[in-house]
Formats: sequence, structure tokens, C-alpha cells
Amino acid sequence: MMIRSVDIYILDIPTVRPHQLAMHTITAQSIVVARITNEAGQEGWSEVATIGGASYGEGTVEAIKANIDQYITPHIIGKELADFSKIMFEVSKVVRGNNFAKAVVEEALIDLVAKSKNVPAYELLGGKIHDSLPLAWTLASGDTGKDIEEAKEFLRQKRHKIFKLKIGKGDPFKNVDHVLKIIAAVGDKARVTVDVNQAWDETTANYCIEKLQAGGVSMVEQPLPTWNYEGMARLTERFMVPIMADEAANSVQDVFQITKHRYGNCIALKPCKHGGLLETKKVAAIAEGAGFGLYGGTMIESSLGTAACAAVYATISEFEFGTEIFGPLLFKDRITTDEIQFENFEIIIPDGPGFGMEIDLDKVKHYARDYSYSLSLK
Ligand code: MUC
Ligand code: MG
Repeated sequence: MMIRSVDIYILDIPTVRPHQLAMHTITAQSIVVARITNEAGQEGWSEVATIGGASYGEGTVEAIKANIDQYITPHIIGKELADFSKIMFEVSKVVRGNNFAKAVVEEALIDLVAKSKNVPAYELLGGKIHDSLPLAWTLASGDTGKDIEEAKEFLRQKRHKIFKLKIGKGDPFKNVDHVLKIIAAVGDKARVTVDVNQAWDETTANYCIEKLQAGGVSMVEQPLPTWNYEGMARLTERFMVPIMADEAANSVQDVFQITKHRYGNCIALKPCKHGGLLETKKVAAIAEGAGFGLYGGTMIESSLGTAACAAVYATISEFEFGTEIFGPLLFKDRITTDEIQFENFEIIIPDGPGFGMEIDLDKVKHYARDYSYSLSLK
């Protein structure tokens, strides 16, 4: 069955509360949604997200859309859909980088192939190992009291017992205090990790990680800027607490170098960073071979993108740090009629055909950024 069309939409969906990272506070999350249609009119849908325009990483929703429309779509129209792996291999020969763009296209192809075979997408990825996975939540309201209340409430609801704190913004020493207060409040019932999002220099990292380690933090994510690989190696050597590479761990080749030189000792997976679900499996295999722990990361995708992450994470053997694919719980609304289920501190892997999510076209139209694109939605 041939590929007939590729439509790319940019959507902005509000969040339930402001979500504060080092470089940006999210109040509405920007996502890119892809729809790929085959000759029979069947549709595959997928989503990737970015954070804070170009402030988190180089990829922006505008660039993702422009590069797909201009440089990727022409290579896939008319191709045999079942050959999704070959299609993406051919795309990689003519488009460098652009991993987010490649990911959203590849995932829509996989959703469509799986739907046309009436099987869950994870069956095209080797089959699932997990029916559900542990789910962390990010406490990022920007206020210690609110964060503690939020953590206690989610423990009570059995929603999360792993909490990640975003501590890249503001005074590092006050932030360490903030973490220690949260550990004092919920540390006997929950694991507490921190994400610095590249905000520290090495001296600050040495000082703060010493205090965090002594205080019982169970993992430190991307403390240094991505370029400071050697600094990451020194921190990994010095501290017992695991040092996770996130923004630095993108392509298969990046991850190989990180594992080889121990620029950290665990990896946050994110299909968008790696260029799709197939590449995510390769990255996971490299990490596994090197004895690195894995974390099922998120760029804060809504239900559709989260279901795509869940499909591939379900096929990966072990997540020492659990997952953080909590996006649907942070969004005020969703663009699918199906909802992701969360139960007993875990996310349930959707089991329907494709990613198990039916699109709500009215919602896509409602949140689509450019009305001319929404008019073209059928
Ligand atoms: C990141 O850097 O990990 C993931 C969870 C969250 O709160 O922010 C994202 C990005
Ligand atoms: Mg991170």
C-alpha cells in the first residue's frame, strides 16, 4: 500500500499548571502532529514535542514542520508503506540530523502500518515485555510548599512514587535546600531525583552534588552543559549518585561515545532525540551493553506522543530509573478520544491497534496554530 500524503500541524495546548525548567516555564506546550495517509485513506498519527522554542534544544516546532514539508515528505510520497524501516534509512541518506522531524514521520508510518495490520505498534518493534511501567512525576511548580503538597497528594492517589525536581533555575544553593526539604517531607516513601538541564558549571556541580548525594537524592540528570563531556566524566568518577546524560544523549553515535568514555553512567531515552522508535531501540541496546541504567524520558508529549513512547519502552528490557512519560497528566486537554491509563504508580501500555489512540479531529483543529492548516483538515 502506497503513501499518499503527509500533513504536519503545529499545536499549542495549555498545561494544568506552570511547569518551570531552567530555561523556560511551560504554560502551553507546543507539539508537532503528523498525519500520514495511505492510498486506501487509512491514517497514521504521531506527535513530538519541544520545550521553550529554541531555548531547550536546537529543534523548534516551526523548523520541524518546515524541514519535513520541504525535505522529508518528497522522499516518502508514493513509497511502499510496509517498508517503513527502508524509507527512514533512505531519508537518513538525504537529511542530516533533524531527529525530531524524522521521529514524528517514522512514528506516523509505524502507527499506520500497525493499524493496517490491526496490531499494536509494539508488535512491529519486537513485542512487549512490560504491560505497565513505573511513572515519575516532575515537581516543577517553582514553590517548595506546593511541590510538597503535590507530592503527598500523588503518593496518596498511588499515582507516583518517583519525583524529579527541576533545579536549574535560580540560586543553586537555595535549590539544594529546596530538594532537601522535599526529601525530608516525602523521602521515606518516594525516590527523589533532580534535573539541572545543563545549568551548572563544574565547580557548582561539585559543591551541590556533594550535598544532594549526602541528602539522599537518587539520580542527577544533565548537571553540566552538553559540551562538557569531560566534566560529566569527572562527576561520574567522583560521586556514587548516578549521573544521567539527557540533552547530550541524542544519536546512536553520541550515546556510543557517552558509554565508551563514561560521560555519565545512565541515559534518558527519548524517541524524538534519537530520531524515532527504531533508533531508540538501538540506543537502548548500546546502553545495555555498557551496563548503563535507562530512564524512559519525555519531552512532555500529550497522549498521542506518550503512547508512541510507551509502545517502544514496553519492548525494552529494563528501566532502572523507571519512566517519566507523564505528559498527558500535565496537559489540560487532549487530541485523542482515548485516554492513557495510570494505575498503582505505573503507566499502562495502550493495547489498541497502532499506538492505541484514536484522534479527535475537532481538537486537532481547535489547537492547530495556523488556521489555514486547520482548514485543510478533513
Ligand atoms: C527534561 O529535560 O527531561 C522531562 C520532564 C520534565 O519535567 O521536563 C522534561 C525535559
Ligand atoms: Mg532532562
